[in-house]
Amino acid sequence: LAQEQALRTAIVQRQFSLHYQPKVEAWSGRLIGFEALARWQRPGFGPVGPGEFIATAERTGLIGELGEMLLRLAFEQVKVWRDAFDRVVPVAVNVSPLQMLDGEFPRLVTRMLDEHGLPPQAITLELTESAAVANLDLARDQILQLRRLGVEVALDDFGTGFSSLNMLRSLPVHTVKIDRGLIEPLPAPDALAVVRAICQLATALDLQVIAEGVENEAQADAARQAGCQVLQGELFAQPLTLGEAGDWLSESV
Ligand code: G
Ligand code: G
Ligand code: MN
Ligand code: NA
Repeated sequence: LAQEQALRTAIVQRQFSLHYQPKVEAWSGRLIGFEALARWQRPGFGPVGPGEFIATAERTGLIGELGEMLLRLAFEQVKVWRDAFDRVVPVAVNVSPLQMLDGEFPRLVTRMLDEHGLPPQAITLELTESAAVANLDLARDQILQLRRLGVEVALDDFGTGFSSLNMLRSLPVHTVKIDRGLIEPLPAPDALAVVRAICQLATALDLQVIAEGVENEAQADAARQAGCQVLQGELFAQPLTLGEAGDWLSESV
């Protein structure tokens, strides 16, 4: 209850910010976008990671309000960068299944695109794990509406406990992000076989594949060879502060 109250206060006082982790094209290393990762600048605690507050927000029903605030931060940043660099750099925002399954969500995204004067490619959505998934029909419906707007959706953490091959088939997502638990053991032959099989399946289903949690060159090479089109991880950059992300942008073409 104390944490719920603290979270309420934090939302009212806007104590949240986003870090931005670069995503690079696998074969060229070119920056193609960022993933936004939420941080809570909690007074007296320092930065708090999403692992410590997203679940609370979901449990207490605060995720709608918090998610909207985080989404708006991402939109505002894409607009700032567009104005500064004359280039729309897509930002991927993690959304809770509870947010995604809210009937108003596609309208919220439409409204924010309009308010910021941004094209639908400006924002992509990463659907994280579990409950999406409790209601596949509804999830499919919502994702279809977003795709009709031109907003791409990625299935996050693929290959871990909550995801299944049926989700890959049933959900009209644009992208699969292979969980870092499968990237970490690369280039071990068994892990390589699994990642390659996911890439083949994804290609057959016309999906883009992102490898996440790439920490070294051996993993990057293996992921590239297996067919991952986009790489993300500490080899390239950690989740960056706003200023650092801007530096990356000004150095990339
Ligand atoms: O940055 P960190 O490694 O702590 O992120 C952990 C997880 O928290 C990510 O895998 C992601 O799924 C989740 N997460 C990060 N930012 C957000 C956000 O803005 N909204 C939601 N719903 N989840 C987030
Ligand atoms: O949304 P998702 O669950 O994929 O969130 C990505 C998480 O992974 C973030 O918390 C981020 O801090 C973390 N992360 C990003 N790159 C790396 C990496 O190269 N190695 C590890 N171990 N974690 C990473
Ligand atoms: Mn993610
Ligand atoms: Na993930």
